[in-house]
Amino acid sequence: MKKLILLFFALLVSCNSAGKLKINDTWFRPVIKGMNTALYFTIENNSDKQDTLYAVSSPISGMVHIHETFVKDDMKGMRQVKYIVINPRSKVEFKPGGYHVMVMNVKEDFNLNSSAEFILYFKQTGKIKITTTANNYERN
Ligand SMILES: [Cu+2]
Repeated sequence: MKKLILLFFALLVSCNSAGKLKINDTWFRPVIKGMNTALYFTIENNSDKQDTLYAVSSPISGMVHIHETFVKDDMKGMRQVKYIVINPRSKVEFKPGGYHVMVMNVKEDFNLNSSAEFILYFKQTGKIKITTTANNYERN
């Protein structure tokens, strides 16, 4: 009987997490007050429904945009995108040279390992709050 109950709870837990989005590998670049930084992460959609990231906000900045990097005539540039669709059972990576969240005119200095809070807004899932730390990973 005890085993059955445990199994029941294990199933409940797995059902619960199956419908959620996971935000992994979060980091942003160290930055000094008044400058811009970029936030990176991976969105994992383990559900059967697509979801859409349409905004990001943060107490450290009044202007936060979703950006993509593009190449035109051998020149690299970036531009704002209005939303990003995360298909069922798929992953979208935000990384240097690709999608990133542009965090402009930050309100204070963020040295290596200092942390900041960001809120991701999804059409289906709603708000997901993350706290992450400043890091220097791949330089592009
Ligand atoms: Cu950008």
